Amino acid sequence: MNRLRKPIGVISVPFDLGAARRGAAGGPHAIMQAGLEADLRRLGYDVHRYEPFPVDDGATIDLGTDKDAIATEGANTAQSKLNFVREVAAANRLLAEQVAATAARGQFPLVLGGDHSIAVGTIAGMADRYANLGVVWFDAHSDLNTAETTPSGNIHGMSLAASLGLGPPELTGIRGHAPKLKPENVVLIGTRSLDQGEKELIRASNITCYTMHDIDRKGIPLVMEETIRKLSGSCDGVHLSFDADSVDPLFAPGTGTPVRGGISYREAHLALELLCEAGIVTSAEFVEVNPAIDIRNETARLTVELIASLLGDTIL
Ligand code: B3U
Ligand code: MN
Ligand code: MN
Repeated sequence: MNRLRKPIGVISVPFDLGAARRGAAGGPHAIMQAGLEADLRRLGYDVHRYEPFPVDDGATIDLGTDKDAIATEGANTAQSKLNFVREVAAANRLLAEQVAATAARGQFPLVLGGDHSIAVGTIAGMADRYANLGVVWFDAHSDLNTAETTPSGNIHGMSLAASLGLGPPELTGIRGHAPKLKPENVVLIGTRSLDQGEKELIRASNITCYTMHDIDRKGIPLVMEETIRKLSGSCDGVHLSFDADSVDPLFAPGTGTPVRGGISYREAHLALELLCEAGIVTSAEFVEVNPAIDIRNETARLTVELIASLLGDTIL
């Protein structure tokens, strides 16, 4: 396998105000407890662990454990449709800075979420370095909603759109330049729950989208081969954004919005092993691990194993 010749900079983002429910803020801690650092060292990496920077954890906001009620109420007015946008933007500004600094030190930024709204910051930080950044986005959803199309108001369902320059300026304008991504450099894999507005956007743009149907028909090896060929031809860097809910809930039960019929344990590993072999990934984030609803830290353990596959672990 193709081990990176770089130290790994692990950036924890204990933030979940972008999600439909609380708990993903515990993701980084659960992933560390599942043995991430020891695993990376076993693979021969130098590991730099960054202290989580201060994010608003909503402790002073009475949300309960489930924000659905708030989200539904909020959906009535255009402004309140963007739940906690100020807090999400603040966390992402800090994250973008941290990611850019980590990459500038010659380290591979490995970001641990947190909910998927943090992709805005990670991508903003990497887009500083790469004018033609590619993104491989594993997800049951496409996170392509905007203020106009969101059914929930939750920003984790809008982060890919914001990175493409579609969304509120607090998010699209982080680090000054928008858009961060070109649609032709984005590949979605594992989708099976798309809202109407997201389907229309995908059809009208050059985004590549491998739904579960496509994966069933083509198989993961061909899907990854096509993805790698496409991005290595046109991109100067590639970010992997891995939502735990891309994996079937049978193997990843600890995630806030599970959707059955996802990629299997073996498919997830194979996909990341093939990305590793191709040697094209320049940063990665693993998000939406929610220990509050996990079973015996299974989803955090899976995440550690998948990170190892991405970074060069082999069975034999
Ligand atoms: N598309 C829906 C649901 C959703 C998106 N991302 C997650 N859930 N995790 C929305 O709220 O935008
Ligand atoms: Mn997502
Ligand atoms: Mn998702």
